[in-house]
Amino acid sequence: MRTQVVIVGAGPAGLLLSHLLGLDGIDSVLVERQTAEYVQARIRAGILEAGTVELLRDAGLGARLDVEGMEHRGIHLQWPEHRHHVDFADLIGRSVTVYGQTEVTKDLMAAREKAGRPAYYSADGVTLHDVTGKPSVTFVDSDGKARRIDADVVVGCDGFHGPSRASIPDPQVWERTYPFAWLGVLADVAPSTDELIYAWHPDGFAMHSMRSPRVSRFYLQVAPDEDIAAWSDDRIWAALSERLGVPGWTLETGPITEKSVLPMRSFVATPMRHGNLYLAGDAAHIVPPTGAKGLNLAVADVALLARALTAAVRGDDRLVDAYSETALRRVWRCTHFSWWMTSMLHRHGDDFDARLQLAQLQRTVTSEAAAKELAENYAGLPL
Ligand code: RFL
Ligand code: PHB
Repeated sequence: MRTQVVIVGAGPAGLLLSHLLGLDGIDSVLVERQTAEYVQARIRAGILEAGTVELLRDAGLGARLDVEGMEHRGIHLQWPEHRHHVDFADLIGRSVTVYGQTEVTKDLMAAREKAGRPAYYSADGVTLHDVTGKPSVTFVDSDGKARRIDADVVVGCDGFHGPSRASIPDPQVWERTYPFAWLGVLADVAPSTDELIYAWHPDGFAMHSMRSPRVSRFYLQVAPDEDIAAWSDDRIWAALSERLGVPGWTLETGPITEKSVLPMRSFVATPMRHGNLYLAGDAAHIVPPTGAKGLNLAVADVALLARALTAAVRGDDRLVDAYSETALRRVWRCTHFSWWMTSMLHRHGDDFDARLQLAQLQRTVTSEAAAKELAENYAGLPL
């Protein structure tokens, strides 16, 4: 089989890239290790930047998003006895939208099926060949048949653990692991807040997010090696009530439908291109989830790459030649912002660190300049 672009990995980055290339008349084939059902069910990110929403709309993917997405003007920043609303709409004229990664993925999969773009799910042993010459990808399909796809270009959208990054010789890698993790909780209960709450607390960070008017999402800072069995539903609700509590506010509780421990790391690998191989999304970089950047950064990469590959097919290589450098400017900005939010909100170090964090939180909600800095980064720089 032959195509113009083989995309390894059908997460949001791979699915969206295939969609955007299709709009420009460029053929692609997706090769994914998991089943479509598995990919769709993974509970991950929940916040879309203004630019991500615009891009999805412009790409014809806005129908359900416009009905079910919940537009938020900003976030609540909190520490004991204090809750402050940071209003992005007032500060910078932009907002964010709550629409889960599961929903974005569903919409992308539906669009792919409608357009009849080919995808191989449950692909085993995906291997990249000759990425600096005439690239190809081999694998065993869901029927056990060995396949080979030749292409002009291979794009690795296969996440942090995928094989593509290993095809770039001697990458430069930057990594930071954090001395804590998140316990993520999904519950069938209406959110007890209008907009997301990010809370600093002596017991550790807590966050109140949501997925719909009837489903809430919560996070608690825990140890990186936390045993999830130690967290009964009762203990979870007690910790959330304590850490998210402010006078005069109550947390509504309900049935917990999912809980898991999520590791936290910052990671950047460069370059994001080697010959005819390009990396996009989590395959090239990971941010801790505190700034809600992971999914949005993956979208920014593929928006840039789709434009660059389209120009290259038409004979103009300037954008593909600049892809890695251009993408990495945004990657490092978001890496800094995610690190900053993470460092400000999680308990670590000693009491001196705690005082610095509280001083920074106070500054962020009282200085318009400081609040704008948060707002611009959180609502997202223009694509
Ligand atoms: P994905 O979504 O990881 O998709 C990569 C795809 O590649 C497939 N793959 C392979 N395919 C073929 N052959 C192989 N050998 C393969 N190996 C892997 C995988 O099955 C998968 O389908 O990366 P992508 O598309 O770059 O999208 C990035 C986002 O998914 C990611 O940045 C965010 O979800 C990060 N993230 C979160 N971000 C937030 O902004 N807020 C969150 O609350 C949040 N929670 C999370 C997260 C990431 C998590 N992971 C990766 C551990 C929670 C989790 C658990
Ligand atoms: C989520 O809803 O899962 C979510 C929202 C904001 C974050 C991280 C996760 O910063």
